[in-house]
Amino acid sequence: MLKFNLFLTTTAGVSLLSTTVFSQRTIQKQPNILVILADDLGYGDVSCYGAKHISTPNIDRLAKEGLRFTNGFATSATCTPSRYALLTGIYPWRKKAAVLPGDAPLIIEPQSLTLPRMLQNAGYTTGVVGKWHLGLGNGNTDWNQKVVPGANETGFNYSFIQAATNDRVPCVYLENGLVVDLDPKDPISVSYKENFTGEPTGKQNPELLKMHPSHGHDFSIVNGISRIGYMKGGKSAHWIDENMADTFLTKSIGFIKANRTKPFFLYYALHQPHVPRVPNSRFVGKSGMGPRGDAILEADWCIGKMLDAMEEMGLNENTLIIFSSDNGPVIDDGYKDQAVELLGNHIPAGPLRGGKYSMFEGGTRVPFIVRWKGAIKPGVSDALVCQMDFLASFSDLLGQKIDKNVDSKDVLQALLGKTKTGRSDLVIEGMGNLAYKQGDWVLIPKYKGESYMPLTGTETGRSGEDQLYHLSDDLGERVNLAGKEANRVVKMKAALETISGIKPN
Ligand code: NG6
Ligand code: CA
Repeated sequence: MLKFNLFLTTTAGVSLLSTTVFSQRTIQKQPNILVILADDLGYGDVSCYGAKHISTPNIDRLAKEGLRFTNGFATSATCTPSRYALLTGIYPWRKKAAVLPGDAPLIIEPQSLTLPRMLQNAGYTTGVVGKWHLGLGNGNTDWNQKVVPGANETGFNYSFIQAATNDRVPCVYLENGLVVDLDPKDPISVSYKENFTGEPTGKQNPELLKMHPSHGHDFSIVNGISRIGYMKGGKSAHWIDENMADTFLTKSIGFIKANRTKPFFLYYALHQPHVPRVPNSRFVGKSGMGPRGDAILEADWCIGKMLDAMEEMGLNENTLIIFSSDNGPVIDDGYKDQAVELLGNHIPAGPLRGGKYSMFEGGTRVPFIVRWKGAIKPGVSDALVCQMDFLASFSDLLGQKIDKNVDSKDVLQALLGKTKTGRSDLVIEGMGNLAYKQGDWVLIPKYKGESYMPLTGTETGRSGEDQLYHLSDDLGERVNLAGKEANRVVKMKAALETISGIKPN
């Protein structure tokens, strides 16, 4: 049952009523949970984390009214693994989760006790709106039929999603497994191997493009933008990038409206500022930083609209809202959108080294804000917390049992601001390589491979030398202490091996 006296007093006050009413009231006092997850938004991309050249008033409002974590993490520096951990409570590299193509099968075990399923067990109605990128179906998906298993089979009562990302086909929305607005006379075909005869591509027909690729992304063209992968048909179902934010926002608010009288969980997975960055015309030119900055302003606006809608519905007090990002920032991630040219003095990763794809902190340390009005005292916390911990933490809050073998740790008291002690350690992952954080220290064992991503220019963190950084003196990871602290390196490697089962080099 709930762990808060504030709720128990409410129920005690109705002790004369029947048990049914008692338990119903108890359930109604379970907080709604709203997780808002941005895509590729960096630690330094929002003003409440220090951005000076862009203003995000709505995210700042969440931070002002909630607890802002300075040491909040995704497990991984790319999307699929990071989201896998958030939803399953399991380190993604245990399942070799990596960035998926748009036709990949579902990588979450449909029967497993995911975060949404645990919440369903606790009486919640659960929904996901936005980016999915965890695979759908069993392979060889026919997009003209109901696609199962999908989000609904992992514990969501409702889903309105992109199959993968906004840069991958199929460029359509799926609602509860069915492609939205599909005309059966114009069926969809998808391939990640070869083009369909006669279909234009970004590579062969650049004259058809309104946004050009800088690397990759030169396959099928949808809405004047070439993507990754080939797709044919389904024209009436194609999304319009410019309307995507409004579509996801409307669906999210719709889900909340429909379920507001009982506890709900919504995973609102924003698509911004992932490439292709195509904000609505209302935001074009507003940041002075080109589409990347404009997309961040659009995401911030969506959050403001969501908060307004919650307030109007009287849901502010009893909703726990988390805002975070799935991985760190990247500037040129494959389209010529002037992100590099117009960046100016803005630093997307803030004080951190690296970004998306990186084992350095910029890859996984992300904005991380928890607001629960009346229950969480506003402030700042430096407790080490990870999105993977939502499963164990909320199961504690709601008195639900979960598998003891998950990697998710119960950091509920830290999330609620009752303690500054979070996790003692965390394994982080960049492009399949593991680094290990323990207290103030981070170890990046030596790895073969590029130290920079050849296409995006981001530092991967790979080096022929072990790297050890002491973050409280050196947040930017500039002074390698591996030589001076050889014993610590040995001990941390041993601990990493114990957790991961993988022997570091
Ligand atoms: C990369 C894509 C990049 C982005 C990323 C996944 C190319 C050249 N680059 O392979 O644009 O889609 O995958 O991003 O195709 S994530 O945020 O979903 O992990
Ligand atoms: Ca991402």
